Amino acid sequence: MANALRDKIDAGELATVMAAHNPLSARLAEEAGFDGVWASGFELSAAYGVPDASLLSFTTHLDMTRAIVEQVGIPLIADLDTGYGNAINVGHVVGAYARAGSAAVVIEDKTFPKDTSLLAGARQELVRTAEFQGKIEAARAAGAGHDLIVIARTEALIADLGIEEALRRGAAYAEAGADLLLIHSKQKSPDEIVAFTGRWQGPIPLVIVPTAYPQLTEAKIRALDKIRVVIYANHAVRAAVSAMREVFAAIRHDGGIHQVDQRIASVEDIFDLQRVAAMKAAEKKYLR
Ligand code: SPV
Ligand code: MG
Repeated sequence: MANALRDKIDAGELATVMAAHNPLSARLAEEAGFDGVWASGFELSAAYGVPDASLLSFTTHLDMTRAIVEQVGIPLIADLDTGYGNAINVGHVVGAYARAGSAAVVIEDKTFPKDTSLLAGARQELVRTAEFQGKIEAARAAGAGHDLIVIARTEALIADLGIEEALRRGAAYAEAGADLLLIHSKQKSPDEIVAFTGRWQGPIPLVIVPTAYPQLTEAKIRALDKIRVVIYANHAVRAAVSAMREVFAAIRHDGGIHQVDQRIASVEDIFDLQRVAAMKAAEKKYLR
C-alpha cells in the first residue's frame, strides 16, 4: 500500500488525494480516479457534529481508517493531528496506524489539544522545534518495517509566524527524518505557498492543502515542481452537505420524494457501492 504512494512521489509525479470520512466516501474517491485517500480529522469531526479540536479519540479515527483500508485499494494518508500528546503518544498511535495499513501518516507541530487550522481567530500554538523533532523520530521508529511514509506538517504560516520560521522548521523536520513536509496556509491567495515553495531548498518534497486558495490548480502545482502531494482535505463532507441539503429541502418543498427520485443515486447504485454482486456470487458458491 505504501509503495503505490511512495512510487508516485519517487517518480516525481503529483499524487492527488481526496478526503474521506467513511469507507463509502473513500470508495467514491477511488472511483473518481484519485491516487489516495485522506483520512481527515476535520471530516470525521464534522461527521460527528463536533469541532475539529482534538475532541474525538484516536481510536474513533483509527476505526474509520481500518474500515477504509479494508474497502479501497488506493493508499491512505492518516491525519493524526498532533499525535495525541507527546512523542510517546506519537509512537503508540503511529504504530497502530502502520499496522492498520496506512500508507502515510501526518503529524502537525501544534500543541495538544489542537484547534482547527482554517477557523478565523482560532487558537494556534506550536510546540518547540526540538520537541517536534522527537515526535518525528518516534513516528519513524514506530513505522519501521511497515514502509510507512512520515509526513511532518508545520503550522507556522497558520500561526502567523512567517515564511522564515516555516522554512526553519521545515528544514529541522527534514533533518529529523520526515519523508515529506506538509506546508499549510490559510491565505486566500496562493502567493504565500508559491513564495514558500520558491524558497524551499530542503531535501524532501512538499505536500499542500489548497482549501483556502482553490485557484492553485494541479497544472500550476506541477509547474512549481517541488510539490508531490495535493490533498483536497474537506471536499467529501462539503459535497455531502450540499447534496443532502438540496435534496432534503426539495422533498419538503415537493411534499414527497416523487420529484427527487430520478435525480439522486438509485438504490441499485448503492447496492453496487456495497459490492452486493460479490456477496451474491459467494452465496451461490458457499451456501448449501
Ligand atoms: C483535515 O482535513 O483534518 C486537515 C486539513 O487537517 S485542515 O482542516 O485544513 O486543517
Ligand atoms: Mg486535520
